[in-house]
Amino acid sequence: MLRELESKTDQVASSIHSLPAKLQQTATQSQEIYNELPEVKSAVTNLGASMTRLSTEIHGAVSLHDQRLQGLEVAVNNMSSSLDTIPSQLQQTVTQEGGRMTSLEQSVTRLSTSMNAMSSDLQEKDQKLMTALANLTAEILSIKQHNVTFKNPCQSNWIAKGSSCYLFSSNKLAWHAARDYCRTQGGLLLILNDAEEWTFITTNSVPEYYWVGLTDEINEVWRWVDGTPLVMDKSQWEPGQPDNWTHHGLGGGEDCASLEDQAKLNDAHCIEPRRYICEKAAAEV
Ligand code: MBG
Ligand code: CA
Repeated sequence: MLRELESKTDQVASSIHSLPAKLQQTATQSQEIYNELPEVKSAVTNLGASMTRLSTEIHGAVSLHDQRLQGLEVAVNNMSSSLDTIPSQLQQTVTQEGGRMTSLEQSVTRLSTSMNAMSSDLQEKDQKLMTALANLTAEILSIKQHNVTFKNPCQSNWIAKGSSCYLFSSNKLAWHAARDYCRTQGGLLLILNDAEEWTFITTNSVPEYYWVGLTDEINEVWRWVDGTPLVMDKSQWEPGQPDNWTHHGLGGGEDCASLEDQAKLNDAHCIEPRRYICEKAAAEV
């Protein structure tokens, strides 16, 4: 026991003996750890900062994602509600198209009916035309057989109207020469008898100027070339005419009537060369 105690005491003594060295070692290790502490601290700080950044980023990403998700949800909702209305719209369109088709069908029917009517009307007309043509052909044949010839009621260059022929001259003559020329043709310088003749003549004369068979050279009384006195109608004359104007430098006044561009009469100096209108009776045909 004593020896055992002695050995243990030795052990304890050796342990005690090695204690300072161990203490020294521990102190050194502690010092080393202590030395590394700032680095560890800064690493921890950095880690903390990184963690914060990461967390912020994750938050951002998550909220962006949420927003997108919400938007998507709204879009899907909208789409779904517009999809809901499609069947009724389709139904409406189908109904409308059906209505249109019906009215189109009705139009086609009406058109076809009126086309049928037109066609039979045309056939009837065609028939009548053919009959008329056959009659005409027969008549022409009979005329040819009887040696009938047609005559123009007026000479060439003269225009037939009613029972008269009219020449609208293209040359110009003084009033007396024009009057005499018409006589050589078996006619007279134009005498205007009524409204119908007035309209026909002016329709063909305007806008040229033409001598007509009217003069007041005898006793300053307006007479037609057949001696008939003029029944004065001022509405047939240019405003202020007839005025027997003397300032033309040709001597005397104005004694001969002409039909002018406004389809009205004016008295002018008889010596002036103007176009003229002759009239004569149309030939019997
Ligand atoms: C002219 C007539 C002429 C005479 C003149 C008087 C502008 O028309 O042609 O005959 O009447 O007017 O100014
Ligand atoms: Ca005049």
